[in-house]
Amino acid sequence: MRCLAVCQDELVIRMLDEILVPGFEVEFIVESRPASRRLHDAHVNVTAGDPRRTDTYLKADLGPGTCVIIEDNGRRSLKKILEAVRDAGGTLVYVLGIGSAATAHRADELRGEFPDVAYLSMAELFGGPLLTEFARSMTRARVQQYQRYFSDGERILIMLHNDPDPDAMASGLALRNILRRTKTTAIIGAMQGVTRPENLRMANLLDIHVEPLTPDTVKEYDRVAMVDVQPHYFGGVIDQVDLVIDHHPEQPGYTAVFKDIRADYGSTSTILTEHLRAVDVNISERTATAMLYAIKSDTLFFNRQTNRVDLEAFSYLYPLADAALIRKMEGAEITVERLDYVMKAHQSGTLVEQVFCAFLGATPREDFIPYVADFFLQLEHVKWTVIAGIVNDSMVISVRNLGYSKNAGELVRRFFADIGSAGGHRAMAKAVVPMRAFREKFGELSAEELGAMLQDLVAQFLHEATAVGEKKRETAGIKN
Ligand SMILES: [Mn+2]
Repeated sequence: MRCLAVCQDELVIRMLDEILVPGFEVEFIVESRPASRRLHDAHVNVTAGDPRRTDTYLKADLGPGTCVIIEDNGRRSLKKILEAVRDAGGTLVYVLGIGSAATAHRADELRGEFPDVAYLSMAELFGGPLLTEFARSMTRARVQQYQRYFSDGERILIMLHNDPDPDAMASGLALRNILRRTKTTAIIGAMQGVTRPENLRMANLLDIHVEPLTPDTVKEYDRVAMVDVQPHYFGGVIDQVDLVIDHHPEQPGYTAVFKDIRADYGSTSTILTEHLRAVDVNISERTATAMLYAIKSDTLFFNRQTNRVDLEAFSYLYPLADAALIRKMEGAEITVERLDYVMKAHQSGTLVEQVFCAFLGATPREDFIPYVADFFLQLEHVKWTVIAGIVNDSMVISVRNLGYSKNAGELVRRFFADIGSAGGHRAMAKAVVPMRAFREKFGELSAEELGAMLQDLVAQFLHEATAVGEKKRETAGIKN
């Protein structure tokens, strides 16, 4: 492709020459003759000419297929140059904003008069890669510091939250990789081990051992790192660690020699991908597979809070990971035990106006409840699911919905925040209420009555919300 570049600044010319040649056939038009001679001596294809005159472009054989780049350094003559290019038949025109001239205001001003001209600011063009590079250097310095600090320790502990999830385990592996340790010199541990079947399957398939810990055994290590969790989580048992890497909001009340907390990231594995890349550590297929699975599951495959950096980490890890193994881990969601609870819900549950409610009775593990809630949301005519069960003398209630009008988090807060913990987002929410408080508020209910009561609560909530919505529409004077 042919390209005519109208530039006056030698640095810009040399840079464009380096970028565009040999992909483009480039000719520079320069106003100053001495500059033109110098550039010519440096083997740049350059012509001296007045850029404000149409015949300069006619001489240069400008056609509709020629790309024209015009440097804008803030001088008034830009409009004259653009007019001359237009009169000579130029249609593919780019203005390259340099320095303080390159503002959004300048771009708007030009667009008014020359709607087909594209405005590119040099700072924007170079800013992205440059900032990425600088951020990587800062990360590198930080990682090298903690690498050195940990290299002195003989026994290292990488601590995860209770019932570790894929992100926690993958982060453990990644950090061990960064610290250049093996499973005998850096132990991955948790106070309470893995229980959910899909997480157990991940631990088995990737051969991840999570060592059971107690507050006393934690003290036996020379260095302690925490990933995907912060010390406050352990309720005062641990108030000082050497390193914290986490993507949950930063919490007060502990000291850490080093920390890297980025609450706007979708997973801790995303942060650790940046650490690994910054220090050029080889990522094994096992670690990459774990991390890729972690990013996928922590962001619900990019349905939950996801950042550009999560996508970047994902595409970086993807070619390094074993995709078949990930499919196998995902299939682990379905187990015979879980199907038992699905059947139970199917037999005892009720579907009223697209709301499915069921009470599972006493369940040995909490994960059956959200699993059943997710499962029934897949049915065609189900828009809401509310599933309750008793775990360790607490009523656990999972709420799921589709559609954007009403908020699941609001529902659980409305009815259960006064007697237990209740919270969540628009589409998923959970309440945990001690059985005594539950009985005090709702009375002694049979399984059947409890299911009916849940239906009543949802109906009440949904109709109230509709009434408020209608009122708003009325006051706004919108008829439909
Ligand atoms: Mn996480």
